[in-house]
Amino acid sequence: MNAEHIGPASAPRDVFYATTPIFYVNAAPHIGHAYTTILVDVVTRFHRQRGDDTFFLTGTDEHGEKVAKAAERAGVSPQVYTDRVAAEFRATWDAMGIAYDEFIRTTEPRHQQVVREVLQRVYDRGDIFYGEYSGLYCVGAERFVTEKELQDGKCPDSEEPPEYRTEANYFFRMEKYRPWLRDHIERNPDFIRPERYRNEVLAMLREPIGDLSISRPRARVPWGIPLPWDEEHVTYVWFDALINYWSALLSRGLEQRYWPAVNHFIAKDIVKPHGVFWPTMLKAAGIPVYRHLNVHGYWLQDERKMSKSLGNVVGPLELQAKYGRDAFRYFLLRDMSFGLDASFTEPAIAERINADLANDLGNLLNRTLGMLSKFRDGVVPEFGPLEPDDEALRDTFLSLPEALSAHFDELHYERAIEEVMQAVRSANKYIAEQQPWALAKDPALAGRLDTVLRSCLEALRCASVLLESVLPEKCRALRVQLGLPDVESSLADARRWDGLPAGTQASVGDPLFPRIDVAALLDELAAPDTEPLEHKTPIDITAFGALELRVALVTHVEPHPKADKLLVLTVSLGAETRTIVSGIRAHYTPEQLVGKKVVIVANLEPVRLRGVESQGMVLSAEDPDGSLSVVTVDRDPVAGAEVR
Ligand code: ME8
Repeated sequence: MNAEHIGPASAPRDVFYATTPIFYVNAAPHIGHAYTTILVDVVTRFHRQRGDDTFFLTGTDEHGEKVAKAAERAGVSPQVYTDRVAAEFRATWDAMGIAYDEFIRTTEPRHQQVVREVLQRVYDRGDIFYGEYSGLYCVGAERFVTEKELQDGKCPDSEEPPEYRTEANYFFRMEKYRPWLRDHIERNPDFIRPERYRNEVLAMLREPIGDLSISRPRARVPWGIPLPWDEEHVTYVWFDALINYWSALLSRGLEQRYWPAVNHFIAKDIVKPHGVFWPTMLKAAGIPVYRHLNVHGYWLQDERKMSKSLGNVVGPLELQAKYGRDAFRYFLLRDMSFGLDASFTEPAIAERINADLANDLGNLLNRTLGMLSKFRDGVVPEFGPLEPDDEALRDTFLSLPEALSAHFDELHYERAIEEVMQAVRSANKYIAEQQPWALAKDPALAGRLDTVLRSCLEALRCASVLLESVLPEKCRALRVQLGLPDVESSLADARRWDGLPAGTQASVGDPLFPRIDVAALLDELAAPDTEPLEHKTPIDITAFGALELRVALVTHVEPHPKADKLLVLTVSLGAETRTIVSGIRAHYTPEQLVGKKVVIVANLEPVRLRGVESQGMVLSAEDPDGSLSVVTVDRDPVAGAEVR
C-alpha cells in the first residue's frame, strides 16, 4: 500500500513491475476488476518472495465521454463524481488487502503534465496532424470501431451499438509504425501472451490500421486534458490513460529502476489499445516499449461477461465477507486458466473452498497438530533417520519452488496452485499410510513417530510458504500455529526441510478454513425475495425533501465496546468516510454487513451513543417478529449516490 516493500535499487535482483488496467470510474468496482487486481497482487507477492525488486501499480481512468456522462446522470460535476468513485475503488482495494505500491488517477496534475509532455514530443517529431474523420464511434469502449469488427451491429468490446460521427481531430500517425510493430511482435514471441492474443494482434496488423484520432473538440467533450499546442482540443481518453503506466513512475523518479521491465495485466476487452495503440505511442515518443502484455479471459455469469452495463454484477466485498478474503482469492486464481474464460457461481466457490482448503489443507493441518498435541504435547520433534517414504514426501515438496516459479513465469497460476495441492494430498496420503496413531501405541517406535510428525510439519510449513502469495493471511496464521513468527516468508524458506526448529511449541488454533454448508447456500440462493407490505401515513413532500438519504458502502464493522446491542460501522460515501452506530447487533454479524451498500440518513445531527459518535443512521425494515433487515439498493449505484 506504500513504498515499504521497495528495497534498495543497488541490490542485484530481478525487476518486476506489474500493472492492472486503470479502471473507468463510471461504475463501482465489480468482480472483474477485483480479479485482475487480486491477480496482480498475487503475482507481485510471489515475485517479492522470490527476492525480486517489485512495484505494483493500479489506479483509475477518469477522463472521457463515458465518465462525463456518468457524472451527468449522477447530477454532479465530473470532478465531484470522479473523486467519489476513485475513493470507492481505493477503499475497496484497501479493504481487500491489496498491497499496491501506487494508485494513480488520471486527473492528478502529475499525470496530466506527463501526458502533455509525451504529446508535445510526438507532435514535435511530426507524428501528429490535423484532419477530419468520419466513422463509427463506441462510447462504451471509447474508440472508433470498423464495420468489420462489429458483431450483430454492436461493438465487440462493449456490446453496445456505435454511433456515426464526423469530426475534425488531431491524428497520430499510427499506420506508419505498423511494420515496426509487426516485426517487434514476430521477434518477441512473449511480448503478447498467451499466444491466441498475440495472433489476434498480428491479424490486426496484417491490414492497414489507420491513423489514430487522439483529440476531441473541447466544445463537445470538455472533460479531458487540453492539448499543449491547441487548448481547444482535449486528449482522447486512451492516449491519456495508457500513459499512466509511465507517468506513475516518472512522477516518482522510478522510471530508470522499473521501466521497461513491465508486465501489463488486462482482460481481452482491451487488447487493441494495449497491443496496438500503446506500443506505437511509446515508439513514437522515443520511450522503450514494455516487456509483456498478459491477457486474461472473462469471468462469465450465465454465459455472459460480467459487466456493469449488463447488470449482472456481484460485489467483491460482499463475496469476500461471505467466503473470507483469502478463500475468495484462492477461488479466483484456481478456477480461471489464464487466457480463457471462466464461469462464476457461488456454489462453485463453496465447493472449491470445501474441497481444497477445508478438506485437503485444513485436514492436514488439523490432523498434524492434533497428533502433535496428543502425542508430543505440541512440541516439534527431531527427525530420526529418513525412510524412502519420508524422502519421497520431502522431495515432492522441495521440487515445488522451481516448479512454481516456472508456472508463474508461464502465467499458469492455476497449475501452480494445483501442484501444491497435489503435494498436500500426498502428505495426507502419507499420514494414512504411516498411521502415526498406531506408531504411538508402541514405545519402541517413538523415533519413527517423531520422524513422521516432523515430516508432516515440514510439509505444512512448505505449503504455507508456497501458497502465501494467494493466501497471505491464512498462511501466516498457519505458521503461527506451527510456532513460527508472523512474518512474510521468502521462497527460499520452501527450499529447506528443516525450517521448523525442534523444540518449537506449536498450538492448535481456530480452524483456518471452515467448511461451507453448500446445502444451506443453495437454499439461500434459491430463496425468493419477499418484501413485507407496509402501510404508509401520508406526509408533506417538504418533510421528505428535508431528509438527505445516501447510499453508503460498509467497509468495516466492529462490536460497540460498551453496548451489546450496538455495532459500529465504518461506511464510505465515496469521497467521505463516516462512523455510524447502529442497533442491529442482534440481527447481523459484522461479516454479513461488510461490502453491503446500505441506505443512510446523512444529515442527522451527530450523536454520541455510549461514547462513540454516530454520524448518521442506517435504514432498516422491521418484520412483525421484530427482526431487522437493512435497506440495500438494487443494481449497484456508487457509494455516496443520493437516494431520492
Ligand atoms: O477498460 N472478467 O476500464 P474498465 C474479467 N479504463 N476481467 C474483467 C471483467 C470480466 N468480466 N470485466 C472487467 C478500461 N474486467 C480502461 C482501461 S488502461 C490504460 C485503461 C477487468 O473499467 C479487466 O481487467 O472497463 C478488464 O480489462 C478491465 O476490468 C476493464 O476495466
